[in-house]
Amino acid sequence: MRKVITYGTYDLFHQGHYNLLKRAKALGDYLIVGVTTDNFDLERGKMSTCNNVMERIDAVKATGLADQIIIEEYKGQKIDDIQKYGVDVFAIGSDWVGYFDYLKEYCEVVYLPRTEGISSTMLRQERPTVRIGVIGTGSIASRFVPESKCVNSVEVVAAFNTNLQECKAFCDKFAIECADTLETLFEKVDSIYVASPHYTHYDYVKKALLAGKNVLCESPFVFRKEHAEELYGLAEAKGLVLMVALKTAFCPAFCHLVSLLKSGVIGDIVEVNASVTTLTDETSEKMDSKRYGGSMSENACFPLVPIFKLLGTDYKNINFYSKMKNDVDLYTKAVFRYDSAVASFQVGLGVKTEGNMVVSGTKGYAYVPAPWWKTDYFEIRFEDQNKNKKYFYPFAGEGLRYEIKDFVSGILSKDYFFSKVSKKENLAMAEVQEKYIGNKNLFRL
Ligand code: C2G
Repeated sequence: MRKVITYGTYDLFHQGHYNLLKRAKALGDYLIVGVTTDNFDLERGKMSTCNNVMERIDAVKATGLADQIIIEEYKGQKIDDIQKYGVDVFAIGSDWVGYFDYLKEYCEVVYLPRTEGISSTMLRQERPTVRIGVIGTGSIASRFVPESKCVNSVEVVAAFNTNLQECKAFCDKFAIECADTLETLFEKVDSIYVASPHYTHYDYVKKALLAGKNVLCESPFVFRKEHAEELYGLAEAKGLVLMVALKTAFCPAFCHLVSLLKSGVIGDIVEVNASVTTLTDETSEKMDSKRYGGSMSENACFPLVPIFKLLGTDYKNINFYSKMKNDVDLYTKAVFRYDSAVASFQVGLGVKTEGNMVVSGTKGYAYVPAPWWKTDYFEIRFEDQNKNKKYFYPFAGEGLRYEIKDFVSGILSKDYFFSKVSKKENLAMAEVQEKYIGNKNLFRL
């Protein structure tokens, strides 16, 4: 049996892809098709894919041409696959001519004619555009607008802020429309990015969902579990996308770290510890108790992501240890007890500590240096240091483009929508905030 292999992204599957697979199949008796993972495409600079890996695998499967479908997730994998599957022929489109000659050492290499006049890029331009309205014109919103320009099929068209002057200045800066009322904003868009102070999130998210808009809400999302449940219920009832913008959860390095650790690379996970401290002026709104200020409300959402993703949300109990001033926490250490693991985090606006993350396991541990919450690098370390491995990933710009890309994909490809921060995790985060605000198991230092 003569085995042929080929690889691709197969985004917005089209006739060119089909023709290539057909020509590749004709070269032998058995065709293996490697479909790139979302992360691998991000790593090789393909930021604009619209379909996620599941959609792209289904599109290849639907042709009936592939005898076997595998995923391609790292550079150099082609050599491993050719040897592992006993491949006779590597085939790829003529746009790659010469690029894969190094594979001639392992099998025949055939460059097949491309189909002219069609490409995923062309099809992307024909896709609908998600029109986003921004509520809140502060620092994160100022980073969001430029980041959105790096993502396909999305446009920030307008902004709203109760302070009209601030709103006009923001809109002039980014050449977008200034909405003088929420209703005006809703009329102009189909989706809303809530980047207002966190104690206003619940109200704005609810109004946007009631107005039939998809919502991407900055973290921390809301401070009560019942509010989170109500908002998700509203979104589900109206068939809208509701996502929480927690950039850490969408970044390539963090996503791969979680996959690696969940696959058992360091054995059973026994402890997760992470810190996020950002010294803040005492007069800042972030330190104002009347506005839900403090370290927990500002930073706890970051370490809660790896804790809940790696250990789940069914912790047995949680204790908080806080250094308070003017009724807000300058610093809080939280300790979670699980059945067979422990987790802790340190957050601080008035205390500085090392900002790394360490995940300890029965075979080794993961080390993510500061600032772990926006990392492009981590290490997996073992007793035998010769086995240590370092991993490097892209972290482009402000790192917001990854969450924007997921939000847009969720809206344009609803049937495949899954958010990298699940509803369950977001409910659990809101509950942690609620417990803290309710002084449950809170010990003042
Ligand atoms: N193709 C084609 N005609 C087109 C467009 C694409 O023949 N009009 C071919 C490409 O040459 C490639 C395959 O279809 O062989 C898949 O194309 P992409 O999805 O763009 O995948 P690509 O980025 O080329 O990745 O490891 C991945 C491989 O390097 C190919």
